[in-house]
Amino acid sequence: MSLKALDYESLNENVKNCQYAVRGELYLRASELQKEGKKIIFTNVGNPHALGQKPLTFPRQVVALCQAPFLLDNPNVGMIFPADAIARAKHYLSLTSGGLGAYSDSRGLPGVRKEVAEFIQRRDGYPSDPELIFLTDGASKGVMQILNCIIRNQKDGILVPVPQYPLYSATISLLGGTLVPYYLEETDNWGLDVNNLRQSVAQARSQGITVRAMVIINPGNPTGQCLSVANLREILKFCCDERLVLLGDEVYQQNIYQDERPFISSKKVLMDMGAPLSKEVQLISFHTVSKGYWGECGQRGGYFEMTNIPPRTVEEIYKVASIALSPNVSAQIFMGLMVSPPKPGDISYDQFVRESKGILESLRRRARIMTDGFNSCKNVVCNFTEGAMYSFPQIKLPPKAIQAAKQAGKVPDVFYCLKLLEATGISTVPGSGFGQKEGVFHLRTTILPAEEEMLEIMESFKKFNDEFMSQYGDNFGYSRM
Ligand code: DCS
Repeated sequence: MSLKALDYESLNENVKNCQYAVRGELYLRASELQKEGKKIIFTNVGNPHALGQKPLTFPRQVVALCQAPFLLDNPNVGMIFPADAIARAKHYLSLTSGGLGAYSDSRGLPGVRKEVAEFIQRRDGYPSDPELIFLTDGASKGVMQILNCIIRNQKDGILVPVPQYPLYSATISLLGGTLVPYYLEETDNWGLDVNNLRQSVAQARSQGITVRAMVIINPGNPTGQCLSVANLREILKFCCDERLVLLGDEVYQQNIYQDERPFISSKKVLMDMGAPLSKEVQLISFHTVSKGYWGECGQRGGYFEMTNIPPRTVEEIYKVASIALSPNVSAQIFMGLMVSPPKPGDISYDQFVRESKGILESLRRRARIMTDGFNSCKNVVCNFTEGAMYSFPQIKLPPKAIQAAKQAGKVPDVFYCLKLLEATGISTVPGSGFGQKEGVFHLRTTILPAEEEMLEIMESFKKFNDEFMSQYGDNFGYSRM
């Protein structure tokens, strides 16, 4: 009997080959344990509200009024909502054609795209054109749309950092393209060496791959590094020389925990470099409401901005976006609010600043507690989380542990993370889910658990790790770079 299209054996092989570790084996086991009643600390996903972060008040007030516009007609509305939230809700409703229940243009509401362009212009000091900004359901959808336009067949290669966030590896496999890895240097704070890029491209070309685009994640996930201006200039020059589209994933641009390297956008660096580069390098930059101090992951709001993309291509991308009709309209309003928050003098300004500063300062302290905690553990080394939301310690596994993992049919870091989960309830993602050098092992955890629980979590990690290392340890041949 012939197979039906959705029988497992006959599924699209690209779907079967695609891996997404952030919700992989560890997550599934953690969910099972939770069902059995065990307390699980879900540090596998950068999902701040799931770990107790409270939403910022002002944006929720505005969106609540947009969702329930009849409240605006209630004579008591001013007793519950501040005047600036009411004014903003009216403003956003006036930008829609039929409120939040109506589809918008497939690129997003023109009025919100204009607010995004104004934000980019204020941030970078260069003009930004709303016609070249598309609003999306989270940054993920934008990344998928753009990769879909770039990848034609399996000979098309995309340069992706390793370690990387598996949205990239998964989407490239789904679309049947080829991931061309370039390795970040752990001993150099996860820095990016352009010589590694050149080698990766040369090697891919020798295998008949046409390298078409390069992804950077800045600040990095899972690695947490912030790229310097000098590094960004080298990358842009490289993309220009090699005629690569640069995909700048900048979703963590508000999440910076050191002062030496503030966030600087790829667009600004490109424009600062002047012609001919500023007119030649094709750049797509991505942003989201899921990260920053907003952490509104469930709202699914994002945008991408296109630089030096020919008008006929923009039309094609518009056509592709049109197939899904419209991005979420409430999410577009979150995006509008993120790029134009309350200003000094507005009624809600002080509260907004207090809430957002409170979250960011606490994240900065948590980044430090985690790095210090990991570095105080036996056979664990960890770079400081300069930005983003993750800690990515290297675990130097003893040969006996690697042997035991083999016997259990597990990759060594999966073995370690499963034991950690069973012993402590801490749910992490093994480094192998992000890619890492051969024979080197990591785990990724978010820095998002509540600050008051952080010390306890790190103590419980340390106790587990001590026991693990004494169970499997000897003094010879630990895994290491
Ligand atoms: N880009 C990077 C680098 C990310 O880390 C994420 C989400 C996204 C894009 C997509 O975000 P949205 O689609 O929500 O806008 N990070 C995932 C992670 O590693 N943990 O949580 C989600």
